[in-house]
Amino acid sequence: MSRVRAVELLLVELPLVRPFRTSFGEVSDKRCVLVRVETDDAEGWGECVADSRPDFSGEFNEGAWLVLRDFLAPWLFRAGDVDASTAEDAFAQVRGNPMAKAALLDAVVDAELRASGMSLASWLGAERDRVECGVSIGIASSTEALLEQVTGYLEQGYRRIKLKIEPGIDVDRVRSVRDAHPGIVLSVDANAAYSLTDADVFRSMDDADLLMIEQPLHHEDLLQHAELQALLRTDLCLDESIRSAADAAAALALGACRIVNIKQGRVGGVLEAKRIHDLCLDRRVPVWCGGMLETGVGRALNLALAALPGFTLPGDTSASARYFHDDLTEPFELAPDGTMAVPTGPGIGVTPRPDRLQACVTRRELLRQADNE
Ligand code: NPG
Repeated sequence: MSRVRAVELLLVELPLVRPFRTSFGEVSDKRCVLVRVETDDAEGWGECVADSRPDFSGEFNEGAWLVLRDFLAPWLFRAGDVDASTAEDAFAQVRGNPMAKAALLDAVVDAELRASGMSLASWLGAERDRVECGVSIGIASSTEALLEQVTGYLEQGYRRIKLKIEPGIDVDRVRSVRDAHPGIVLSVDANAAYSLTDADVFRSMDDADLLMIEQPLHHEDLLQHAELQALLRTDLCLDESIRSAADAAAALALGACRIVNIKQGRVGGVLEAKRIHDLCLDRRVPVWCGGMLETGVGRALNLALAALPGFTLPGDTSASARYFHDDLTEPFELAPDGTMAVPTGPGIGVTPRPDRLQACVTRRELLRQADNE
């Protein structure tokens, strides 16, 4: 337990190595809020996985900034001595906003662990020192361009290829990739772009031997996902629909999916992510670690989580070079066997490099406990 003396919010901007297109739009730059906390004993870092627009979820950078500045940080200052669990309790007074909460809560956890010298992976109960990595490929301009990217990533060692799809750019693309690479582990992600009337699209993917179809339908519609799952051989996986362990329990009870994508940044931080993991492990439901194009800060958190025993499928935990020419932290690298090392240092095990912060921070605001007394 220690007091949080200061919270610093930093808006960072880094160009992506290639634009990333999903069914809801295209991004060329990574823009996100980083959180740095100072406690009596240590410093800690967290990353908010929201982006500039409320498209993936209702959260976005400017909104997250205000929630952090005007509600979450002041509550933390008022809470006095905190640890991960009391900080999470303090945040329960704010409804929703799991991405903003995750950033600050993870920073508190990081500071606590740095002070005690323990790694996040050990603290969470990780059982592996390396994790299997996949890669998520945005909607490409043509099938040829897609096949070229797939080949390139397979050559680097990635163990699972995920294709973004949208209505009209789906079945044919999947078939082309499957024909070119009959043996690979392949999945698709629709980011909620379809409705139940499109069931035939997914039925016609049933013979493509996909590992899963991720978030085909509206993010609030578990019942329709259950109806679709009943029509398919292929397993459905939910991402946007799962904002908490309660959502995961409901989705599984309804038969809305058979696999769960866990993004700690989407569900309010590592504690809730661990609860979803435990629930799924208990029900023998496979989980895997999703990604939100994180910088090295969020990537370190994801890798620690992905090392837990229930994470049995390769994650969207790709190497820094898949996203950025120059990450904020020392780069995360993929081994030729398609695995990545889990950080072992205290806390998340990495810290943003001062020169990279200098280059990438476009706005910062330091909030002090004294200003809130
Ligand atoms: O490798 O981090 C990554 C990207 C994985 O596809 C990925 N993320 O819907 O899961 C998603 C998607 C995403 C990324 C969504 C950024 C929104 C923003």
